[in-house]
Amino acid sequence: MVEAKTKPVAKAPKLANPREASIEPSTQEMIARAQQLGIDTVFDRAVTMKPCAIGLQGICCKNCAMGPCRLPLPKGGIEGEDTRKGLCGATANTICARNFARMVAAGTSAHSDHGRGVAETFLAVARKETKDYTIKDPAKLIQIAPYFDVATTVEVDGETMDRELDEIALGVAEAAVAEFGKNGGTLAYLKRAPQPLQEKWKKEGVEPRAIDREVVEVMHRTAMGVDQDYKNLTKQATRCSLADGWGGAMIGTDLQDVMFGSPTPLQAEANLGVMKEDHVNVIVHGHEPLLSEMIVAACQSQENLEYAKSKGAKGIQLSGICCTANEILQRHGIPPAGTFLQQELAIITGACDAMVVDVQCIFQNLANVAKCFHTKLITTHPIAKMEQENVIHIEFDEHHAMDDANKIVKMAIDNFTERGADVMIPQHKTTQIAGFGVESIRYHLGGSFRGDYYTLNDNIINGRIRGIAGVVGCNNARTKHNEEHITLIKELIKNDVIVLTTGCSAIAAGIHGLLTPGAAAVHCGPGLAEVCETVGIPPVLHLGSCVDNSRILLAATEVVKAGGLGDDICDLPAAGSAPEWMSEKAIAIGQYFVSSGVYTVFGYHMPLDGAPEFKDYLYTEMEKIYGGKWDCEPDPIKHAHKMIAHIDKKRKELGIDKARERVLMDMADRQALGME
Ligand code: SF4
Ligand code: MSK
Repeated sequence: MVEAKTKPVAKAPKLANPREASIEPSTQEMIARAQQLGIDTVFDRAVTMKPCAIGLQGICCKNCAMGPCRLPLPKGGIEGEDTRKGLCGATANTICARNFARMVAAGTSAHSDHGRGVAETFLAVARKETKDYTIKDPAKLIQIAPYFDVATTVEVDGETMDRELDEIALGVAEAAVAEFGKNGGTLAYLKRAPQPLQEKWKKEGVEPRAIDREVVEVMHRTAMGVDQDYKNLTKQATRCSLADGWGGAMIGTDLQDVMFGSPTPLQAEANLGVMKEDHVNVIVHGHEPLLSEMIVAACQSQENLEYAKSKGAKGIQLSGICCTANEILQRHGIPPAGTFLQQELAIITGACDAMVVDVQCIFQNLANVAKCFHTKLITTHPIAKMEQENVIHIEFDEHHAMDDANKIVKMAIDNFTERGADVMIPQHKTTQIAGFGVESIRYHLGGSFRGDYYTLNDNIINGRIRGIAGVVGCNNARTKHNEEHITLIKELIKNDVIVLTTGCSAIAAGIHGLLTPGAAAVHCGPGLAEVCETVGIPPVLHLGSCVDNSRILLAATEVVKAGGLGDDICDLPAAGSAPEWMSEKAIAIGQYFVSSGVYTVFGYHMPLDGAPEFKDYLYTEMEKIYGGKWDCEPDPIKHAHKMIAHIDKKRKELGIDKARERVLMDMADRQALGME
């Protein structure tokens, strides 16, 4: 054997092309910057690691040690009988439905554990075990109490009196915590849905009992050798998803509003350019606002500001990534520094003195990136730690929340003087109006005399607003960062569809300038532009974080209640979308949207192609049961037009399609007259 005389030359890893990876300039700049510094990011890793083709089809089963069993669809499809089966005989439909149901269960558990944490903190508030949290929105508490069968008034000597707020709080807190594990009955919030929808759920036997129970039952039924009927599995996936949207997520949203205040529209900036070179930069990332609410206060405290100045900083700049960002944006106007795919880039600026993470959507690679800079990466949640040695764990406890927050902020301030020379903050930021809730939409688009949401309904009926779209969800490194979100949203508003947005989609919309009233004149069709200009709102309304998708359910219910657009959510000219989804949470959200009557289109792909029969069940049969159905379309323009076609179908069914034609005719007439 001839010995090699030279060592093999290591091939340089393939890198992402920044312009192909994102449509957003600061992201492009920072990807290039990372490559210059030799630091890999998710964008590069997406180039070198391709997804598994069998997993993509949704038909890999590893639910027992006889597998993994993989049942790829043969090229050219199935001719004749589908004989594919795993070792136990599980069919492609069973495997695909089990995988789908487990995604729903994972997503539900994430939102619901978040909701549980909030409910337990609220219980501590009600029991006066913490002084750091209070009740900031008593009206919301009184509004939700009846759903938990908690009385808000008492009879004293034959007179009806208001009940003490503390008593109401304790009743609501105990009932909310019980929703996760109660024995008997169904979830309290189901009665908030339109009556016909409640009846459908009852008839189908999918009313969730207790939140944890539905997750456990999915895990049991999808285990080896249990439920082997994809329709029956889908039923449980539905029940579990409803325990998310009308359960855990809704409890999280409501009790956060009670403790931290319901959002009202406010102005803020967005994008990596919100970081300041001469300030201490603290970034919060994840989902739960319990600690970040305290960090907001700690960053604004005079003592910490003085301390920062003593270290040579001009102040403390707090910003956020992902849904923790949305939480503190909607209540305090704290700017988001970026979406999910920008998390590594925020550290690569070299100016992030501390990144504080809680739960969900946090890259483990943040620890490797932080190692290249002075950044303190701080985990705070007992269920979400990192193995790397440079990560600091400061466990957050609601009983001494403010102390924890001060400790973290002081650590960031001390770290300011440790910055290296490698600071590069991209100079891109935008202005946005964020923080619309069900109540503020009522204020802006409601009517004083003719009932809630009347103005919105009136404008849908007269055709100025063609319909409503909920555009939500993540970024996905398999698609071009923000392109699908922004192209889709622009196409919708161009066609007079008003957009309600949450999660990273909402942050993307803010970064790309769509969350301002001024965006109406630039991007909207004439009808929607006229409404936005008249009432002074953006055509894209920021409704908060991922758990706040429950706000979209309630806003849709308010539209039904206001009248004139049918009796149920499925009657509305409305559609849902997650164009760049990546998280299991998105599947849970999609399933509760569909099961609440919403036509829901996902971008990128759905892991269903390997089981065409099960896929068809989700894409067509579910509509016959709940009025909503799944769809998938990666092309954002076609995606928008599928939603618009559905909206138009609903307008026709409601008999309001002619009104829209008249509006368009009026516009054309005006243009012909040179008035536009
Ligand atoms: Fe294979 Fe059945 Fe085991 Fe799944 S449960 S890995 S299909 S034998
Ligand atoms: S943070 S779940 S990437 S929206 Fe809610 Fe963004 Fe999706 Fe995480």
